[in-house]
Amino acid sequence: MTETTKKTGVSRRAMLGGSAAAVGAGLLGASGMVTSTQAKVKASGKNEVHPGDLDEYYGFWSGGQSGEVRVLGMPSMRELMRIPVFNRCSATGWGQSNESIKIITENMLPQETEFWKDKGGFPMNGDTHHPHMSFTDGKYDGRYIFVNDKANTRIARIRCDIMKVDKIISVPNAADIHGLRPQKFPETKYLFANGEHRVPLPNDGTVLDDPSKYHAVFSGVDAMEMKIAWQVIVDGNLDNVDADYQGKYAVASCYNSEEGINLEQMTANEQDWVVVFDVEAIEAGVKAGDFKIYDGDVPVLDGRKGSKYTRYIPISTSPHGVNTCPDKKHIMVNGKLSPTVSILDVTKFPAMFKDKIKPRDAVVGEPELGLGPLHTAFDGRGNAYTTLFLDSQIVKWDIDKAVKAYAGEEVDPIIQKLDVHYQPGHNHTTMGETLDADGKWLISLNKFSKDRFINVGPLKPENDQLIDISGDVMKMVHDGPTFAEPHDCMIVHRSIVNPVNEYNPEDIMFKDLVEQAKADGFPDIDEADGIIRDGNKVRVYMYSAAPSFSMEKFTVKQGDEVTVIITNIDYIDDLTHGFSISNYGVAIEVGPQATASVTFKADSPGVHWFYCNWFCHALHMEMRGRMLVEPK
Ligand code: RUQ
Ligand code: CUA
Repeated sequence: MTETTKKTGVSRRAMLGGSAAAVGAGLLGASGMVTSTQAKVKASGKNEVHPGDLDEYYGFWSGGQSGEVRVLGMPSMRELMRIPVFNRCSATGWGQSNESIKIITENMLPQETEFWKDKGGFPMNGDTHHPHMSFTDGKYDGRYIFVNDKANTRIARIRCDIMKVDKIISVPNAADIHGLRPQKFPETKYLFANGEHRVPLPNDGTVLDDPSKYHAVFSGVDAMEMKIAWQVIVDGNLDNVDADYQGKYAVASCYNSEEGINLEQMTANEQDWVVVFDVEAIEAGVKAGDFKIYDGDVPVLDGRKGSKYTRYIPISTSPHGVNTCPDKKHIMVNGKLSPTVSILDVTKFPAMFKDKIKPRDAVVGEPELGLGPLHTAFDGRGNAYTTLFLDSQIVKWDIDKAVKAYAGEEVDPIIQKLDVHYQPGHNHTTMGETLDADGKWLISLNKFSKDRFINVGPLKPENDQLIDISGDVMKMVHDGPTFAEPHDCMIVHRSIVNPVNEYNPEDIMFKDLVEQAKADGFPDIDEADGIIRDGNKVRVYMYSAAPSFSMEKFTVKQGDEVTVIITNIDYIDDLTHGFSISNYGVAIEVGPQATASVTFKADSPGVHWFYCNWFCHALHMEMRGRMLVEPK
C-alpha cells in the first residue's frame, strides 16, 4: 500500500466490500414503499417533436468536467448547441481567438496570471455544475446564464442574446466554487457562490498542514458588474445554495461541520447544518467597515458561529441540495446521508436572527422519503419531487402534508415513487426554480446509464430521463444519453429567450477590433483588407463573403507575430465562416456580421493554405487562400 491509500483507508478491496455494496443495496430499493417501475416505456407521443416542429422549452445543461454548457430543446431533448465556457473548443476557437482569451484572462488574479504564464496563459479545463438564469421579480428574465467552475474557482456569465460567454471571473480567498445561485428578487443583484473546500486565508503557503486554520468562504458577486461585492467566512464547508423569493436571505448546506480532512472525520458528527446569510446585515457590515481584506481587495466578513450575519440551522449529517419552493415560503434541504428532506420556513428567519426562536425552530417539516435524497424540484401545485440517489428513484410528495405530519397529524406526504436509471443527482422541472413553475416536465439527471444504451466501452454516458408530471402520476417518457457530466440543468420557456440571428457589428464585443482597424487606416471594418506591419508584428485584415476571403494570399516573414482579423460580411441566417491555417493549429469561428481575430507566431516557413472550416456554400471547399512565410 502506498502512504496515501493507508491514510485514507481506501483500497480496491475496501471499496468492493464497502461503498459498492451500499450502492448495490440501494439499487434494490430498501424503502419498501409502493413504487412505479417503468423500466421500459412506450412513448406517449407528448414529448415527440416532429421534424420541422420546434421545442417549447430551452434546457441549459451544465457540461460538468467538459467545462461547457449545452443547450437542449425540450421536450425533444435534442442537443441544439454547445457553449464553450471553461474549456478549449476546437470548433469555435474558444480559448484561441483573441476575443475569447481576453474574456478568459482579464479577470484572473495576479498570482494566477503569474502561475499560468508559461502554461498556456490560463487553465484549459473547467468543471461546470450549476447553470442558472438571471431573475427579475422571481422569474427568469432571459438575460444571462451564470455557471460555476469548481475546478479553477471561477464564475462565468453567458449572454442569452448570442449564447456566448461575455465574462469570466476568478474568486479570491475561496476554494473551488460549487453551489451557485442568483438572487431571485427583486432582481439578480447578487450571485451567491459557495467556496466548497476549506483552505488557509490567505492560501500562500504560510499555513499548510494545519486544518484548524482552514476556512470556507461564501461570496456575494455583483452579477451585472461581475465583481465580488463581499465575502463571508463560515464554519464548516459549503455545498449547495439557494436564495429566497423575498431577496433577503441565502441558504447554504454544509457537510463536514467536523472540519475534517478525510472521509472518516467528515462524517463523524450526527448533525451538520445549513448556514443562513442575512444579505442586508452583510451589506450594513460592509458599510460599517466590519471586515478584513485578504486577497483581491474584497471585504471579507466573519460569519462564523455567533456572528450577526449568519445563523446555523442544525440538519442531519451531510445535507446536500438546497431548493427554494415557488410557494415563496419553504426551502428544502436534502438529506443525502439522512433519508429526510428538512423543510425550512423563511417567514421564521427574521425571528431567528433576532434570537426569538432557536435556529432549529425554522424547520417545519422533515419527511422521510427514501435513501439518498439529493435535490428537489417543484411543479407549482404544491408537490415536490426529490431524487433518491441510492434508491434510484424520484419521490413525489405533498409539501403541505409533510408540514402537517411534522406537526403531529397522521398524514402520509408520499404520493408516488418512480424508478429512474440509475442513481439520480439533480432533477429539474420546467420553470421549476421560479414563480412560473408550470408542472409539465421533470428531468432526472442520472449519473449512471449502465444497460440503457448499446455499450460504448468502459466509459458510459449519463442518462437524462424525461418524466411527464402534468398528470396525477409521473410517467417516464424518454432516455437521453449525455456526455460528461450534466450535474444540473435549468429549463426555461422559449418565449423568454430571444437570441439574435446575426451579430450586431456595433456590439461592445467588437469594439477593440474596430478601434484597432481605424487606427490602422480602415475606417470601416467591413472593408478592411490589407497588411499592416509594425516591427515584427503584422496585422492582416480581410473580410469574408461566401465563398471567398477578400484576400487570396498574404506574405509574412518567419518569426513574425501575425494577427489575422476577419469580418464576416454575410448577413444571412446561419452563415458562419471559419478561419483555419494548415499546420499552424489555428481555427476560429467567424459568425454572421462578426469580427474575430487570432494571433500566432509564423515560425514555420513555406506555403500554408488557410481555409474556411465552417461549411458555408457549395464552393466552401474553394474558400481558401495562401499564407506565404518567407524563411529568415
Ligand atoms: S451538486 S448531485 Cu454539484 Cu449540484 Cu448535487
Ligand atoms: Cu466559408 Cu465555409
